[in-house]
Amino acid sequence: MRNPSPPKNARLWGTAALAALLTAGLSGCSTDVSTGFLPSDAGVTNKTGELIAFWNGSWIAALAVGVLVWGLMIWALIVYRKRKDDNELPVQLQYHVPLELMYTVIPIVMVGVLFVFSQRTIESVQAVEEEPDLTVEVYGKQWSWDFNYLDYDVHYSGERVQLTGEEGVADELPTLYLPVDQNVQFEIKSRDVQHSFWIPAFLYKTDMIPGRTNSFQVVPTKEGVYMGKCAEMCGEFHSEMLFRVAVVPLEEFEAEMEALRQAGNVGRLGDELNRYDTEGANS
Ligand SMILES: [Cu+2]
Repeated sequence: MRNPSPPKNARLWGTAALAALLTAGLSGCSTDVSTGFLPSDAGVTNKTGELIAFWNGSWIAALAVGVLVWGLMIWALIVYRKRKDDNELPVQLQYHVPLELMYTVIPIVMVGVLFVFSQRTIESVQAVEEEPDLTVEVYGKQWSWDFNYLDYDVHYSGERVQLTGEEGVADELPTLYLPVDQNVQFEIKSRDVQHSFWIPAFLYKTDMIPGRTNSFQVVPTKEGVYMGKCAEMCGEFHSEMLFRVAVVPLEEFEAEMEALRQAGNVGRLGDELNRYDTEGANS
């Protein structure tokens, strides 16, 4: 007995549903295609452009390889499928050296290409060779942040904000002020356990490790308020270890520094506030 083929209507509905889904998906995100759906655009910092280019290049290359492999698989499935009255095994290939060499060499070349581009981007993004315009020291602590604006000899000590869902609570989050178009050097540290300093819009995060200082430089090039968060599970209130980043004109930045001074936040909150003695572990 023959299996009945699916009714034509069902197939039509399936195609229509798929088309609708694709249209909805693509139209919803169409503005983000150029950034590979990353939460940023090329103008946010001096480094987001090359990070987006690297990301887009990587997934386009991966997709090209994927399409080639899927295409070959589907082609083999269809062309070499078992047909009626065909009971003979196809030719069996074993120990075919050229073929096995190809299987080995092509993936090595692909990994090599990815490695070279990754290495170049990492080196460029993590370079700290230029003279910074200002240096900000950031301490992660359970479950907030301390910012030391070293050039201005002022600090801000953050406190955890409980996100109750009420309006306005987010405005109380600690705010890291940065002047636009200035080269900022970050010195990233921890007072207790491992945290991770992450500003998604900057497309960069760095681990905060007790006893260690991680440095990086960035020039924020677009004014605005961005979200920052801890990206390393660090205990009970990890999810509320949040901050905001306000990229403002230099005059406004200096006014904020003056406000901190007026509020008595003078000096640097250094290692003496660490929960553990991490002295000498690393400079
Ligand atoms: Cu944390």
